[in-house]
Amino acid sequence: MAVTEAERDAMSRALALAAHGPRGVNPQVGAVILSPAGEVLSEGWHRGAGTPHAEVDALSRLAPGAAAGATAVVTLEPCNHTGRTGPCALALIEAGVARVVYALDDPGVVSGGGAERLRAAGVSVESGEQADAAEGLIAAWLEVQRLGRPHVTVKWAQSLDGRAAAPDGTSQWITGPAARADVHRRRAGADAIVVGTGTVLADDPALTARDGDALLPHQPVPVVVGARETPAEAAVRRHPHAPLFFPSRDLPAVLADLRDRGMQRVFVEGGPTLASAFLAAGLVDEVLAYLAPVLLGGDRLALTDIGVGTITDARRLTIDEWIPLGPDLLAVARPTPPEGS
Ligand code: AOF
Ligand code: ZN
Repeated sequence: MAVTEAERDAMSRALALAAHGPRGVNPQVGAVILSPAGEVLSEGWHRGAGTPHAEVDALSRLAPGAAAGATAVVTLEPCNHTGRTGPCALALIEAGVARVVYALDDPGVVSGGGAERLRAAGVSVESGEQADAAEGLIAAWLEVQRLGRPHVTVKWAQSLDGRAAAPDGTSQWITGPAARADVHRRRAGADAIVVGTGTVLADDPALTARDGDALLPHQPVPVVVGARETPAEAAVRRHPHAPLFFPSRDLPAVLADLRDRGMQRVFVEGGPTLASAFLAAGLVDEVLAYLAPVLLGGDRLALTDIGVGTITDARRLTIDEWIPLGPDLLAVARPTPPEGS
């Protein structure tokens, strides 16, 4: 049966409700329950892992039996598994819901399959309604499900001859104010900002996202990777979020930990050793290379060993954008997938 106007309106409302929920381990999901005549009976949304799913939240606002014959309009396919909470498909069936309209399939291997279960119970099911908007809302969460880890951006600033610092280690500032402001804006779009202990000791970065001296509204959580101690007076310890410290060099384990904390986008800010380790491990989805028209010479390269021994092993990148920033140039790039993939 085609999607009705009332159902379409309810989906728009469900999308707005979903956005009230937090970004985190679970997706943002909204739900609206409609009477057989198309009137709104109740609304709900998911408030984060461990709390009721959107459908159950909406059903919980109804008197027993009130959802008999009703239509549930949901932004994600109702789940089919018992995770932190029970399966929504079953909750809808037990409440007597006759029809379900949802936007996006649940990509979870365990949680997916709710549509089939609903159909098997005789519920009429429609999918794909306003799927693009639903996808836009939880794009970062979907990306984490696809990658099996958070999305990783690696950023560095380099001289035109590929150096990240002068021979004595000084590096402030290689790029100009426009490039540095661009970095701050992009930092603010990340959930975590990762540096190695070498960078903490050498540069003492604050790792905040700023506009001039003002803190931007969203601050990524600072993450320090490496065995060396971060000094008590380090600027990162004064960040609005308490830093996370990982003495391990096991980057997949670090990313798994960040994912478990609900982090979806990770910004790696150096230095060269850590950036190279992420690249060598094949854990980079986006490269931001800020090129400054300056020459430094010496051996403080922007990258060290990334596992390339010979030219046929070179890591090819595909450029998404070249962005001029004052006298500097930003390359926004991503690893070119191997041929045939
Ligand atoms: C729904 N409705 O509102 C949400 C769903 O471990 P749990 O119980 O928290 O389940 C988490 C999974 O359930 C999550 O990874 C995603 O596949 C789905 N999220 N499903 O039916 C909701 N938030
Ligand atoms: Zn569910």
